[in-house]
Amino acid sequence: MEYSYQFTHAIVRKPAKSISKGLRAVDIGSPDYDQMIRDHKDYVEALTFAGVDVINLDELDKFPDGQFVEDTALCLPKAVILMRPGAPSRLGEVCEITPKLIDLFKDVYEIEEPGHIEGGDILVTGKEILVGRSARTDEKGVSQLSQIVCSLGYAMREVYTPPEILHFKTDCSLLGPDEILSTKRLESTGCFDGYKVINVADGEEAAANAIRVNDYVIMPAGFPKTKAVLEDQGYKVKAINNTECAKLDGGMSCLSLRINLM
Ligand code: CIR
Repeated sequence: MEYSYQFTHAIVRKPAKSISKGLRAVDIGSPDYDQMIRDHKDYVEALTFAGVDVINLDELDKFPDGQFVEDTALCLPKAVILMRPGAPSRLGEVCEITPKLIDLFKDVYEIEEPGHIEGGDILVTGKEILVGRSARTDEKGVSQLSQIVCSLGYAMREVYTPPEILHFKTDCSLLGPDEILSTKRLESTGCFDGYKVINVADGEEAAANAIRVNDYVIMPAGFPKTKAVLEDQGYKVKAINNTECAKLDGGMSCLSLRINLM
């Protein structure tokens, strides 16, 4: 899967003013809307700089978490699988994004009731698709996804999302076909055996939610030790302020659907 970090397009959705009602595990204060909009613009600029065409969708006031588009779909090079979020308030986001995905993909699959799965629990690497069951992603969702992706010729492996984190990818990112950025707590579950793993620095766990897009790694700002480690390994890094999305447990991967339409 050489396409695991090569992308031609990305879909993003402008944050809505209703973000103050967005879901969060712990309330550490309401996100500042103006700052979030500035950060979102920087994020879109970074994606553009990395060489993708960014498709901007309008904000959805009735879905406060709607900017976290990653959770609504899994985009593979030749097919899209519509997710079925485990958070009831987010289920309707899938219908909102479906018309755009149908425009882009000929082959459209979907996770059906009663399964649940959110894109944040899925990591596509160069050799397989890793899926972590979580509070949002259940056995029925994982089993439906397995049938779909296996029929498309992909290998899928179920892994473990530690209960204290929202999604599997909250704690890891793909850096190269077989290279992963991970927290130590996630790596210690053994899910990345056979991969080269770079650990985020102690105390910088939130740096693990990054995205490799073509030649760049886009990561949250404020994690200098991890940034230096990545740069030492030869990665070109762009750091984007993520303080406001972090209040809603969101990060770099959640904010876009990366797509390869080549
Ligand atoms: C939620 O709890 O669903 C949102 N506040 C954050 C979603 C983050 N998405 C992701 O990690 N893929």
